[in-house]
Parts: sequence; C-alpha cells; structure tokens
Amino acid sequence: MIQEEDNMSDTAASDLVLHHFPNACSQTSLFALEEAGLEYELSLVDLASDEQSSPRYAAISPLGKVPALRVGATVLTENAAILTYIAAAKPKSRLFPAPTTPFALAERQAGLSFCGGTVHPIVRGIAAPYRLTDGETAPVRSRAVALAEKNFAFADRRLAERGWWLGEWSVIDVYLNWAMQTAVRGGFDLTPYAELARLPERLTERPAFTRTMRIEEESLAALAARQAS
Ligand SMILES: N[C@@H](CCC(=O)N[C@@H](CS)C(=O)NCC(=O)O)C(=O)O
Repeated sequence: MIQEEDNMSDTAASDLVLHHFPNACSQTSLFALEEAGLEYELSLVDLASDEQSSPRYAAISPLGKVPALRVGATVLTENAAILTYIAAAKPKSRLFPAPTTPFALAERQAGLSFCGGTVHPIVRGIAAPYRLTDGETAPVRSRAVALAEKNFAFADRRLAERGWWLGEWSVIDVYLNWAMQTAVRGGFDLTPYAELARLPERLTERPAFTRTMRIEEESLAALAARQAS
C-alpha cells in the first residue's frame, strides 16, 4: 500500500542529483522531479560532446546513458524506474492516478514500457539512425518511420478515446510527448496525428511542464557558453 506521506526513507531529498541532457529522454525524469516538487540538483552530461563515454560518467552510469538519478549513495537509471521511484517518494504529486487495482498498476507499467521499450528505440531510428547501423542510414530511418507511423497511430487513437494515456493525466503523457517531439525533430511528419499534435499545448497547462522546458533551454544555453569558452 502506497502511503500518502512523503516516503523519502532512502535519502534526504537534497541528496537527489539528476544527470541529464536537454531534449534527451531525461526530460521526462526532470519533469517528474519538478511536478513532485522534490529538491534536487541538476548535472549536465553533454551528449553532443560524448561526455557520457567519459570514465567520470561511467562511474555514475556504466552504460553511459541519461537519465541517471543519484539517490544518496546509489544511482537509479532507466526512466521507468526513476519515475516509479519519484511517484513512490512523493505520492501526493500524483504522477500517476492513484492505483486502485492490480490492473491499474499494471497499466501504468505498460505505458512506461510502451514509451521506454517500444517507442524510444523507434524514434532513435528516426532521429539518430547512425547509432543503429554501420552501413547506410536511409533504410534504417525509413523502417523506423514505418514503425513510428504504426505506433503513433495507436497512441493517437488511444488519446482520442481516453483523453490521456491512462484516462486521466499522468507522467506517461509527458514521456509520450518527449518521444513524439524527438521524432518530429528527426523530420517525422505529425500531420496525421491530431491528438499527438495537441499534446504539447495541453501539457503547458501544467506549470511543471513549462518550468521543465525553461530549465532545458537554460541548460542548452549553458552548454553553448561552455563550448564557446
Ligand atoms: N532505456 C533508457 C534509455 C536511456 C537512453 O537511451 N538515453 C539516451 C538519451 S535519450 C542516451 O543517454 N544516449 C547516449 C548514448 O547512448 O550514448 C531509459 O529509458 O532511461
């Protein structure tokens, strides 16, 4: 049974450090921290300069990925785990609808798996196909676009039927938005997906989402300044 009180028994809130890169999937974990109102520090990992492959960062995240959330003396990786942790640490934040049944809990997990396990690799094939092949990138990208069309059509129908992924707002909608925006940055045509196209504007109704976008813009500016110096 999840408690209503904060449940930060693992650590003091001030011991949270999120390793992130603007516009990477760490955006979802950053949003969750903001929405939950937890105290945390941010640490930029410059993926554009391959900083994730440095020995310093390997000591934090052995696979060289963001997000990584330091929780006291330990580190959590994988958005699905980080979001689950934040929701459990701050139940009042309602990152997910209050779980009432085993099925509702499993549906939450299904949404996280859909975004992280199914859609994320597909949008990577669109935005960064060179990460997936030593050969020609065009066939990889074109296959990823075909898969994205199928998966985004499914997501669009679900939003049309239910309003939000789980029927009421949850952090899964923010995760889905990140995946969709990544595909769009990679040139994916969103015109046929009216519900997905509306998602960014709908999400701006949440102050934490607007704050997240601003924080990421500031991070981009900090990276540009770092590179210029
Ligand atoms: N399954 C992981 C995926 C993490 C991931 O692939 N992060 C990307 C950014 S979106 C990354 O760090 N890429 C750097 C690299 O692979 O070198 C999760 O959901 O957190």
